[in-house]
Amino acid sequence: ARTLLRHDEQLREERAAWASLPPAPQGIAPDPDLCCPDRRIHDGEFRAALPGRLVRAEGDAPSGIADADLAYDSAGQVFAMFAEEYGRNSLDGRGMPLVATVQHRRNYNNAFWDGQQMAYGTGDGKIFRTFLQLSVIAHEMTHGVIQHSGGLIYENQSGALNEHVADVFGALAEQRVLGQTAHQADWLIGRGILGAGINGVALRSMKAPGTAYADDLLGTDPQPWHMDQFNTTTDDNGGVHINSGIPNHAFYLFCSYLGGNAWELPGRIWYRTLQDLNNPMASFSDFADQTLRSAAALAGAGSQQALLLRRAWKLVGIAV
Ligand code: ASN
Ligand code: ZN
Repeated sequence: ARTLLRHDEQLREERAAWASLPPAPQGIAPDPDLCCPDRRIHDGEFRAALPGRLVRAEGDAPSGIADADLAYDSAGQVFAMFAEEYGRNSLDGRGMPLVATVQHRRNYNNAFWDGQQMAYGTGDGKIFRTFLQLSVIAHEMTHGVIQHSGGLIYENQSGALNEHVADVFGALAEQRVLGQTAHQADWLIGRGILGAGINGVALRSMKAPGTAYADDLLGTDPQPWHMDQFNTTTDDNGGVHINSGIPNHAFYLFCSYLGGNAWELPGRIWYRTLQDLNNPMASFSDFADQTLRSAAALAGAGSQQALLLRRAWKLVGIAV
């Protein structure tokens, strides 16, 4: 708890600097034109230029490029989750095209959202074997949703929340396609994308942060699951991919307490929280408080669900 307080003081100063920002868009109204995705998948041809060569546009037959066809199918599944579960029309809520590039650069060990599109490396074949995996694809696309929902500044606690929300909808998109309840799901992000020689199962684990891999080449999964292990590094934009383990585990706990399909009530609570937060510098406790407001609105103020949500945040050391 001491770590949290110290960090909140630091954040208060940073937040003052952002106080002059224009208000973030919130509570996007349902789009009457909500219908279908507009996918545009490009082949990067192992070069750095984006977006590369268009190989499959919406409605086109399969390209024959395995990564491009995986990106196309998965983008459709992620679009469908946001549309059918949360009433959102694409990443911006207004039907923007889903632009992606596969085979980005050579031996590139990452995937990303660049503010306008997704890009996926092939991996170098040693550390990573692919990035075309549904939870990873949904993670990158969710960065676009976050950007168009008022945003979460990509450093320190707000940055870890940005990573957390991307992991939440990354996991939910996969669970929804596989038809898995919270208790059936593995809660891994990037299952099977590590190279064959790497000792690990995935990039991250929401169920057991810190246990996804332990390898001489890749190192050990650095994620904590409790505020006592909050990492104050300046690397990784202030540990955005590290400290996200803490809210990730709270989400996992909440979904496990409830049982059932996590993309239903838990997903709706997190989606509404992202829409209503209106604070790109939010701390973990700001975000947790907002999830409780969302839970009160969606399940009732004194509901068992709201009580279990409070319990989940407390268990990872976040005061609510
Ligand atoms: N794959 C990473 C992510 O989406 C890329 C990055 O560090 N921004 O978080
Ligand atoms: Zn990310």
